[in-house]
Order: sequence, then structure tokens, then C-alpha cells
Amino acid sequence: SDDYYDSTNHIFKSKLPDIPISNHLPLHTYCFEKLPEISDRPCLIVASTGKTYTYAETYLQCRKIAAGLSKLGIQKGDVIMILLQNSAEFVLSFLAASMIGAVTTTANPFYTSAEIFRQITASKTKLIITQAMYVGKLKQNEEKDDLIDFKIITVDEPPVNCLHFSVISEVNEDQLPEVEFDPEDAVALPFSSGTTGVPKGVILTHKSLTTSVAQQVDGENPNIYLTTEDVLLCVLPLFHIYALSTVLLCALRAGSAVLLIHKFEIRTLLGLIQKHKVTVAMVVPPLVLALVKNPMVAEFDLSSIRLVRSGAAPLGKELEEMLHSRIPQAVFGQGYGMTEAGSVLSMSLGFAKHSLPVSSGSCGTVVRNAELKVINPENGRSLGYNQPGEICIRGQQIMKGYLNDENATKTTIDEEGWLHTGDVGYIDDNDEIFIVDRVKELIKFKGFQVPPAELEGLLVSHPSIADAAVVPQKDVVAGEVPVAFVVRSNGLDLTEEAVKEFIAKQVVFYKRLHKVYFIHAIPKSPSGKILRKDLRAKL
Ligand code: 4UU
Repeated sequence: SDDYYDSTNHIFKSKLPDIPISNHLPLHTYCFEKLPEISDRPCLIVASTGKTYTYAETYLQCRKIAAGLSKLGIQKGDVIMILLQNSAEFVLSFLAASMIGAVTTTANPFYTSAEIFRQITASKTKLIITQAMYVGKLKQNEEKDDLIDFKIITVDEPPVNCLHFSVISEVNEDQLPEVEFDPEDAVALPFSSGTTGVPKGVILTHKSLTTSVAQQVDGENPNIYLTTEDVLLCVLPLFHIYALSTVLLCALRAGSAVLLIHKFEIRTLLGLIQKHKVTVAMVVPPLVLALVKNPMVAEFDLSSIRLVRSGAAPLGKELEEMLHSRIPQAVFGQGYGMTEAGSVLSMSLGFAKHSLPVSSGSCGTVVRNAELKVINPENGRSLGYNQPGEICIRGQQIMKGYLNDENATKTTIDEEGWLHTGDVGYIDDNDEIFIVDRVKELIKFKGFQVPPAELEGLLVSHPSIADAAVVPQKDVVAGEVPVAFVVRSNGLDLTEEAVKEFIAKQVVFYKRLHKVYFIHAIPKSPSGKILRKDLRAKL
């Protein structure tokens, strides 16, 4: 075809001009840069208690906790784990760790003990900040000789051998040590399976995160215009990059208030939006579904909402239109992110200070100070407008690499610095991105990651399973659910229920199998790769 001889490099940029970005600053310095102007403005609002921290109070608390962590022996480069629901302690500890050059790995508190320990071990966590009710999951088998040495801090009454949060939060801020920062130092270590395999530590540096935040909220005409009057809904979990970076860090940089909600319950949520006059709602498709379908929505005053941003999973046009009729005064648009991309690749230009016209169903336009291309996965050549292919992104916001996994890093970021997303999409004539498919293994349940390789590993560890493959099945509520194809190793005794239960015991709720299909062999390529497309076609 003509394309084969087309050697043009099609690179897409934002319609907004590039801007100077202060990504030489440490993340916390960058986020609190405007502190003197906004010190009395609300920063964190804890929904469950109503307690509000001003910017000055937030900053001071962070400094105290930073001094406290340091006093407990946490040094530059050390990893701490935050195992908490959304809370002030989450935010304060994350920023405090940044202040002493430490790195935060975030984990879902609903994870099973095994899931948490895999992350503790891989990241060499030295200290865990959690709640008493999760401490049981942090118990180690005393008989094992490779015990991991970490301290546990609880934000509530500490069980035996744990310290109370006040041990770090009531330290004098004068004891905060001087630390030298390099923009390339890690600050966050979220875990993601990426395009293939099991969850891996994603090294996000001070430079990655400051760049990503700047791409969103900085400049004369920011891509998403947030002000000191805004109240941002933070009901999405802070342990995931969407809320951590796009909700929390963007809000701090812009001087907005963040309403921290520790769990999703529709009536409570609606009441809180009304009470705190939320102006900006960062959501995921299942939340849009709830807002659209639940009759309770009509009982509440949601007129304060001026902007709704959805992301982390595909959102259908129908849902978007229904949402518009529910919250007619709000501008609606999507963001498209990926943990490894640090995290936002594209965002609606309808959110800009001087907004531009956008089409429904799009994931927005590539962020400024970045380059995006769409490639033919077969030959790697870049494609022009309206041609679907794999989306690749390049810029200073992307991850430094996977922790201790050079191979995975090399297959994700190529020699020219392009990060390959594993998402299939095209760019339309208006420079907007439309995602149409995924070539990577990843399954997304309500926006949460379900790595098939992890479930396949567990399945084949079962004595009666010879081989297995896990693929996504479409689901109205969750978007996708994981289903398994299983090859029995001895006879027909193994039942679907037994397989489901075997997995359910070992994983967080959203990784549970929804269906098990028994087959004679897993279809594989000559090189041994599971032919996931063939399996998906069987569903
Ligand atoms: C279709 O989901 C995320 C990050 C989401 C995010 C972050 C900041 C969204 C908006 C924002 O402002 O990260 P991961 O690593 O958990 O999952 C990444 C994958 C993508 O590769 C893609 O397959 O999640 C899918 N995805 C989307 N799919 C993310 N956003 C979208 C979207 N439409 N808008």
C-alpha cells in the first residue's frame, strides 16, 4: 500500500502552545509554590469529619511528618507504603515523604495479604502507614527466615508492635533535614502491569509528576482551568495515579480545595457534593453510570458542578449524553491516562481557560509539551489522521522505567523515548483521540487494573489445572470482567465454582473470575503466546 512507502513521521501535538515548565523543582516545592498567596484558603476537606486544613496547615503538617519520618530513620531513596483509604493522612504522608526525598508506593487496602506482600518485597518498603484493621494483613510467617523488616504506623489506635501516627505528626518541623534533590529522583512508585505480565513498580520522578501537573494546569491558558475557588471531588482512590496526580497534585498546584471521601456510597456522595458545593468532579465510567441511573440524583442540588472529567476506562456516548441531561450546566470531557505515562496523555480542550470546541466520545487532545503518534503495530510506522493504530507518547512526564525490570522497560519505552501504550486509537481531523481497542493484556474492572498474567499464574498453581488463560468479557456495569479458560489436568472433577473460589481467596474483589470455561487446550502462537483474540472471539 501507499502507507508502506510513506516515511513521514506523523507526530501530533496539542493545539495549545508549549509552555515553560518548572520541572527542575522537587514535587512538593512545585505544588506549594504559590503558598504565600493562598495560605488561608482551604486545601484539604475531610468529608467524614468535616475537618478542613488550610494550605498553611497542610504545609506545616507535611513538614512535621517529614521530620517525623526522618526521625524514624527514613532517608532519601527509601520506600514507604501508604495503605490507606482517602484521608488527610494519606495526602500529608505522601508529600512529607517527598520532602525528605523518600518514595511512596501506594497500595489498595482491600488487597489480600499476598498481594500486599508482593509489593512490599518488590519495593523494599521500610515503613507502612495504614489503619489498625489492615494490620492483620501485614503479619509475616515467623518461621520463614527471610523476614522483611518494616515499621508499621497506624492512623488510629495502634495494635501491638505498631506506632501511632502522632509519633511522626507531632515532631517539630525544625528537625526537617536538608536534602538534595535531583529532578530524576523517584518520588512515587505505583504498581501497574503495563502492557504485559504481573504488576511492576512504576518509577515516577519529581520531574515526571511536576511535568504532568504543569501540562494540565499551568500556563496562561491552562488545559484544565482550576482556581482557588474550586472544590474538587476526590472519591476516586488516591492509591491510583488518576486521583493522586490529576485530582490531588493538580488541585494543590492550582490552590483549589480537595474534598477527601474515603468510600463510595451514592447517597452520601450526593449529599457531600451538595453540602460542600463541589465544582469539579473527577469520575470514572461506573460513577457516571451511577449518576445517570440512580433516581436519588434528582433529590440533590448538584448545580455547583461546573466540570466533570471521566477517565481510566472507555465511556460510551450514550452515557455521556445522559449525564449531560442530569448535570446540564457542567462542561463534560474525558482524560486519558496510564500509570506509566505519568499519567495523563490527553485531555479535553473543553476544560481549557479559553476552551475549544470538542466532540463527544473523544479522550481529548494530547497534552502540551508532549508528542503523540499512532503506529501500525506490525511495522512500527507512524500513521496519519483517522487511521487506527497503537498510541505512543513521548515527553518528560513519562516514567523513568519499571523498578528492577530492564526488559519490561525496554519493551515499553523504545530507544527514541516513545512509550508504547498498548491502546489502539486514532486522531480525528480536530486532533482529538478516540480509543477503539486495547492490544495489551490488561483488563479493566471499573477502571481498576486486573492483570491476566497474575490470575493465570494463580490458576496454574492449582494441582488440577494444566493450563489457563484469562481474558476480558464486556460488562454493562464494570466495563469489563475477567473470565478464565481452563484446561483440567486430571478428569472432570474440578468445577467452575471451585476454580472461582480458589481465586477469590487470593485476590482483591475486582480480580475475581466471573466465569470459567473448560477447554481442551489454550490456543497459542508458535512462540507460545496466548492467542487472546481467539479466546475473546469465543465469548
Ligand atoms: C479509555 O487508568 C489509568 C489512568 C487514568 C487517568 C489518569 C488521569 C485518567 C484520567 C486522568 O486525568 O491508569 P492505568 O495504568 O490504571 O490504566 C491505563 C489504561 C490505558 O492504557 C487505557 O487502556 O486505562 C485505559 N484508559 C482509558 N481507556 C485510561 N483512560 C481511558 C479513557 N478511555 N479515557
